[in-house]
Amino acid sequence: MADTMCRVLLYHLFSLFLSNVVSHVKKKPYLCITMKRHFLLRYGTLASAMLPIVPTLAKDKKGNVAVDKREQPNVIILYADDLGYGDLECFGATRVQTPNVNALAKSGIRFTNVHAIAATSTPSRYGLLTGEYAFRHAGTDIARGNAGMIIRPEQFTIADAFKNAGYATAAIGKWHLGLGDKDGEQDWNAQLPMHLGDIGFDYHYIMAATADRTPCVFIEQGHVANYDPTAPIQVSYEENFPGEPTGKENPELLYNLKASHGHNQSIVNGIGRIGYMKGGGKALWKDENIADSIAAHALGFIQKHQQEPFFMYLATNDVHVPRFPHERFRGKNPMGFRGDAIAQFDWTVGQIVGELERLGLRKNTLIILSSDNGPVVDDGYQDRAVELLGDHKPAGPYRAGKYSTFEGGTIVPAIVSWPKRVEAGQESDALVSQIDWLASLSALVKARIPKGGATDSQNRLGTLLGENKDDRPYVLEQAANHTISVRTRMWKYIPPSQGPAIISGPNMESGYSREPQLYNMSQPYEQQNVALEQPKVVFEMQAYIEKERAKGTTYTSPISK
Ligand code: NG6
Ligand code: CA
Repeated sequence: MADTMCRVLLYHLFSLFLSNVVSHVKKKPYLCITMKRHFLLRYGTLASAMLPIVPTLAKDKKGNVAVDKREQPNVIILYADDLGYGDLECFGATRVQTPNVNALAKSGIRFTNVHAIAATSTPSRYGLLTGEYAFRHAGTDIARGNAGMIIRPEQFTIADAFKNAGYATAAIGKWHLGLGDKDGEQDWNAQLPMHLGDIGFDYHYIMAATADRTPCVFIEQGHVANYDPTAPIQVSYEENFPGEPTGKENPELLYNLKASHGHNQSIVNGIGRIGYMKGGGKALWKDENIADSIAAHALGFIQKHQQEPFFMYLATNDVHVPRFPHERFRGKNPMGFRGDAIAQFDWTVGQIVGELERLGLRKNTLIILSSDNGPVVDDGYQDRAVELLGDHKPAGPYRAGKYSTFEGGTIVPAIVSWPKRVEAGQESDALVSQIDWLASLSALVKARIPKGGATDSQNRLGTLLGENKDDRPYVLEQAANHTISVRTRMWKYIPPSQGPAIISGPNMESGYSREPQLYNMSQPYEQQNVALEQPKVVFEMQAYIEKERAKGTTYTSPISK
């Protein structure tokens, strides 16, 4: 009898211990490791007496419980290019199917108010990777393919954060933040003297800039992948190399895609590019295989590091121009190449998720899917995107898109999925800026941000993991002409700026105006400027911008020349 009583008591104590752990972990999942430590301290003796298999956690020199590496989630930022708020089925698209992204959204949180840091790639990515607004750092406009490294080795990056926390780190896909130590002086036939290995990435397999810019080769670990010694590479953004055809002079050679504007310099794979190049031979990419190459290298990295925590910045080429997807994605939607590129992006997502599942890593992998800026339909090639758009709304209910100060420039789709910690089927309309992902993820993996690093990034991990829906007090949005707008949940303020109302070429409404603009965001499509009726709000919004600008710049001298 006494024996039975004793067992019942032990059973109750043990269930109490378990339910405490479970409820705490549910409330603050990312604190799991700390809580584990807390509970082991509180109930450790009892639990270990009853359960000889409770793991004993190693301690470091200071006596802190060391984090069990296997508890650390893998983290993947799956970053699309120019993918708009309305481009995915799970964000309202009906003319293209995105089953893999839909499933990812269902498995976690669909975020409806996430903002990229800028309306073009280079400044947006700069902010995401450094946690610092691009306006603080010279040379962060849309980079040429031969720009020197824009993020300098002394800067703290998101990759450093993960590396310091013991992760294997990689950048795969589109880069667009410069390579080598100086602008225009790279020797593409040798090891580059400065590359992603200098800013925290253990591994990289990247396109130097964008698919529409030379050099049209992948760079792996600081040198050209599949380098072809019979075809030495030269790159210039100043002048052509004698005897090399260009889109302007030899339009008959543009057998894959013709330009609608720009893109008339070197020709690679029957497509005109920005910038000149010579050589490359077997190393030159074929646009139709880019998604396959990126996915293959991403899967390779996952496989190689399946036994240890890893961080992968996986930046797809899709859906940037030139849109020239693999044949197997063509013709399955009515929107032509732009729709096919969205389908190809979806396929990439499916590849990653599938591989994680196959390796048993899916549950403890945190995937953040988003885009670097808003959408554009005609970005310089005759791919019939405008003609075939139909009633598809690339920016969803928002006005304009890429380059613009209007919301369509920076509001982007975003999904967070981490089956082990984040409950499935959630939605969050919290106001979020990608600038905060560095500090939030650093907090998750307990990486300390050094003084002076990532100064604009705030730890908002709770929002990212769906524990709360706290808005960032305000979000800054940088347009192509450097206008910094500010957004709160309720308001959007666009300061006066110079520039055309329509950006010709992409035929995009810029939102630039000599008048201050204030919009009430309860109507997502910015239409009714209420700046004159709401001077107090205007003043308040201006003060946010002033406050941020007053924090100054961190890097003012150009990299070279
Ligand atoms: C523009 C290009 C556009 C695209 C963009 C950068 C022309 C006419 N247009 O200058 O095609 O490359 O730069 O896009 O050249 S981003 O998404 O990488 O910022
Ligand atoms: Ca982009």
